[in-house]
Amino acid sequence: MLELKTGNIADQPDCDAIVNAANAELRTGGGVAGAIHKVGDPQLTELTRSLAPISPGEAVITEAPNMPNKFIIHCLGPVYGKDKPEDKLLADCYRNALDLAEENKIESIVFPAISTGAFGFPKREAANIAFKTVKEKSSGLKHVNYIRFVLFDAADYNLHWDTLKEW
Ligand code: AR6
Repeated sequence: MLELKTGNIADQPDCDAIVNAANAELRTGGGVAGAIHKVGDPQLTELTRSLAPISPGEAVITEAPNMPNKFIIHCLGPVYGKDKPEDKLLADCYRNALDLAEENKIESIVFPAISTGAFGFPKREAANIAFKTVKEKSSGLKHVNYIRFVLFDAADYNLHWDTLKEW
């Protein structure tokens, strides 16, 4: 099942895993990373220390301190116009996150719109890549049976809904 919702990625108590739109150092930042680390720190930064730095497209997994979720999957999205090819690197984030979810027997996972904030990826293009990648992976998923996209506001929700309808 695929669901779209507006909301805060750090407040998704009903899902096994949340995905962080991380920075390479796996530290706190703005946007999604800021919201997640605000709840998870200082323990979260302690957990990520030995896993950093990561490269664009890469994903790593930690526990989710101070949160009702079991795991956080940290993905480094591409910086639009800098990390190339952007479309492949963004798809790698979703692919690698879902692979980690499967390895850890995660059933439900929540994604933010990776790279579409500070990293400047055009939102419609990013949404297309996200849905295309999830669709391609879906037939091979044995544990993950629920994928949610949490969008920050109504405009982002509508854009994603319009894009999803095309899939
Ligand atoms: N919940 C859900 N979505 C959010 C939230 C939230 N709490 N906050 C922002 N968004 P971004 P990126 C939306 O910038 O582009 C950080 O500083 C936001 O509107 O969080 O991958 C890190 O430290 C946008 O659509 O991630 C990195 O340095 C989307 O989530 C860098 O930004 C992603 O925005 C990562 O940039």
